[in-house]
Amino acid sequence: MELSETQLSEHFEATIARQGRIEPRDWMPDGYRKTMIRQIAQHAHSEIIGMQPEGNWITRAPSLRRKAILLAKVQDEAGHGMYLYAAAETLGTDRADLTERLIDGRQKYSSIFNYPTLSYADVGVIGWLVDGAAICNQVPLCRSSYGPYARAMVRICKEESFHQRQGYELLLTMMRGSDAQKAMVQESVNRFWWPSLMMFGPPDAQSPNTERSMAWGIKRHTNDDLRQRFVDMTAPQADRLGVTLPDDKLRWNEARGHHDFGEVDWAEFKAVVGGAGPCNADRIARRQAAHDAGSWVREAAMAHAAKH
Ligand code: BYC
Repeated sequence: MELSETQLSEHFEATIARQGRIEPRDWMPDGYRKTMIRQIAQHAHSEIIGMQPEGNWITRAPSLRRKAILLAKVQDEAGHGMYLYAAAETLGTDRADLTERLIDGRQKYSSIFNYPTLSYADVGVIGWLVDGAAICNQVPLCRSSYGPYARAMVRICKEESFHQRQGYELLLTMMRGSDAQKAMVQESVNRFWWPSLMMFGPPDAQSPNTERSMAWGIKRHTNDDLRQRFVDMTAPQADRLGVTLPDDKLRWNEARGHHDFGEVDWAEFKAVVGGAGPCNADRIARRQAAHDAGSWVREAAMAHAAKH
């Protein structure tokens, strides 16, 4: 028996209400499909572009051990991008089309990767703060309503936890080192702290998608809630590490049971998301060049597939 659009919609809403999973074969509203494609594609692009800032240091790692760890981490990020593009394809998109949208600027990627990596301490700070923020944001996405995305996120979060620990361990080692190494860590933290807070997206009052995405069970928490969670988790880690987070308003608020912290520079966030960050043009040019250089691989794979 054919179900009417109303019945399909009721079934979808009931699945969301009982915290069930929406699967690729299921009916879903157009808006839900579009939102999922937008978020998963943006996440996939972030993983792929995110390989660049750290990849910059692979050839200059200070030891074989550090090089092996960094190589593994950057390769994991490529893997995350692949699972996520595959998850987006279950919604009827095509990876080649998504890549084109990234390169021509129609789809975004995380603002954080538009900042340069200027010292080896940045590798540790990205692991600690950037992967730390990613975990905060992504652990709840393991319960996201779209099945393929939620399942991809389980594996990604396990790997991100390893990334976060390797970053923190690198920084602990540097903080036991010379004064110059300690200063390098502090300088890096000063540059990455505020951009890490921007990863959670605009304040709730200026977030056009949060309410709808929460009603659909795509997002489980608001941007500001996750940002607060991240600050609460990170401030004691900074103390243990012996670095200062560059915010003179940061302090524990006993009454709230949370840390208070200063205002993010939202004008900077808007500029970076809009394409005017320090590395936006570089990142896209590099992605374009890698895509062009890989065309022979795609052609060979397609020719092979056509033969079999
Ligand atoms: N950067 O209504 P809102 C990682 C956009 S990397 C750029 O709050 P939403 C890793 C937003 O897309 C982390 N754009 O949106 C990899 C929206 O754009 P539209 C990647 C941003 O979607 C390698 C507009 O601003 N993680 O894991 O409800 C090494 C309004 O925002 C950003 C993910 O992508 C930003 N920071 O919430 C290490 C996680 N923030 O509508 C680590 C999955 C917002 O104009 N994504 N925008 O297209 C999410 O959880 C959500 O999409 C966001 C934004 C929290 C990011």
